[in-house]
Amino acid sequence: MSEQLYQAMAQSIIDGDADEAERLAKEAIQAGIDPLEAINQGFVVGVNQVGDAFSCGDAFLPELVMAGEAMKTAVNTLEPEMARRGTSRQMLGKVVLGTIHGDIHDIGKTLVGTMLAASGFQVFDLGVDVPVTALVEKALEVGADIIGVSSLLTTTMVRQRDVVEALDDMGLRPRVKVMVGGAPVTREWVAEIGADGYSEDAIGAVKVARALVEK
Ligand code: B1M
Repeated sequence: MSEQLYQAMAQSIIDGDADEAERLAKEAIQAGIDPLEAINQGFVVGVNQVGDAFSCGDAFLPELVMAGEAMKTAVNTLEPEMARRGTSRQMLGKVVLGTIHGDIHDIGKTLVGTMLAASGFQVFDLGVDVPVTALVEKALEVGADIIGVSSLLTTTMVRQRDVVEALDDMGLRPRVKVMVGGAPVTREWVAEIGADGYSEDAIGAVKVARALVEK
């Protein structure tokens, strides 16, 4: 039953059909399916397929845009349920989060923010295309424990290093930690720029953030 639903979810993203994606997301909630599982086993499968087709020239920008919109609709529909399922009542720490300057991909970043908030972190999500200075200033203003930087493009990923360097220059590390993420980010890259942590997905991001505030 859920296998069929997951396939239909992937297909709704491939078709760029936001209404269908929303309908299927609601169906999953009613069926009591874990929203994160619906995202990872259903919708993400579709968006990855469109991304792959785009990179080898079998799909074009309009398809990428429509897939992105449908994906966003699905995640937005599932978000309240994710937050509702969050169990933590204690405040674990403060995270300033954003997609770095030059990059407007926000679906994964928003998912990470939702999971962090549902797990007990206070999240200050600055959105997309966020300059390094804005992340650092917000962290200072709110007394953040972690700055979370998302990048989906290899061209913008390099700015994650700028965040680490800005904090080092201001003598703010290790008090403020830097967690990075996004599809092109690798363990090697994290070691190269000296960031404090990274994760490949939203669940992992919560584990990493917990470990960082306990340090
Ligand atoms: Co774009 N795009 N895109 N795109 N897009 C990619 C990233 C790409 C890999 C597609 C491809 O060619 N295969 C490619 C990048 C190539 C590269 O740099 N090597 C690409 C490109 C080229 C572009 C444009 C340049 C296209 C153009 O205009 N010619 C352009 C750039 C615009 C810009 O940012 N300046 C562009 C635009 C777009 C849309 C606007 C159309 C749309 C985004 C809509 C939106 O976000 N509102 C879009 C989409 C949808 C994608 C793909 C298909 C899907 C991204 C996504 O939402 N994934 C993507 C291909 C792909 O990744 N398969 C692609 C689902 C999401 C749940 O996963 O974002 O990876 P993800 O997040 C995960 C993890 O990465 C991790 O946890 C999340 C949850 O599991 N994570 C973190 C993310 N952030 C984290 C932070 C953390 C920790 C973990 O700590 C802080």
